[in-house]
Amino acid sequence: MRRFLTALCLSLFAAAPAISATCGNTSSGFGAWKSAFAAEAQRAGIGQRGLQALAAASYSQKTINADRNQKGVKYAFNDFVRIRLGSLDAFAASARKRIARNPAFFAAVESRYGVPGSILVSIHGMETGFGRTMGSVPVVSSILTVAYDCRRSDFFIPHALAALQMVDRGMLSPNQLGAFHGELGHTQFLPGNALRYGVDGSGDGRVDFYNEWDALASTANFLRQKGWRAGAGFEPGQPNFPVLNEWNAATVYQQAIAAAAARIDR
Ligand SMILES: [Ca+2]
Repeated sequence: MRRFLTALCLSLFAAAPAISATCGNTSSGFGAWKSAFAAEAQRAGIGQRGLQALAAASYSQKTINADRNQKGVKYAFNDFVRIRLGSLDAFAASARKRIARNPAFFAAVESRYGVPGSILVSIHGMETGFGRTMGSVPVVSSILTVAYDCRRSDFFIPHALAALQMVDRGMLSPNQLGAFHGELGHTQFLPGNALRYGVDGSGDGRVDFYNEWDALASTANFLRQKGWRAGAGFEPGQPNFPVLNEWNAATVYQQAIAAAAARIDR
């Protein structure tokens, strides 16, 4: 019994959270939060380059404004496609040209991960218009801002640590621009997923989400790891359709990707 109690005490001690940084809803507490978060980052193994990026980060009011203005509008499928992709035929025509630029790459990725090029270019087009709009706020500052902000700290803190880890490893420049919640690169990975699923698709030995081939190969790797099956269909009711839910939880988004990819393959 004593041994049991000792073990219990030790495990309680181990599970006790270290004093953690206190969230806030305005810029005024951000500096103090960063200092406390630096200690957490150090405990998580973040090295000098990551810690310097943390010290240099600033509160992103643009991120908070975007976060507070999220409307949560639910679009019907046709409206969603029209707003995000334009017409399916025009989108499919551009997407086919993207594949035709580098067919060997898409064939290699499909043979390795089982994910067809049509799905990857559909995600690429949907997320950033094939790399045209990858965001306008520094990734490190925006992900730290939403990690500090009280609304969804628990969700974003692991992504903030991952972003610092990426800076540390040379996968992310401290000043790199991304979307409002720290989504980065051609297909807008959150940093935690980027760190976990990132692969080198360009063959230069580095993983850089601002390189199209790295971002697309990493997207294929993500889908594969989430259960994508080579050769199985991806339209609603087919085995790969639910895997799209791992990428984006909005049903209309999943339906639009499947419809666009099917149109490309037609
Ligand atoms: Ca690369």
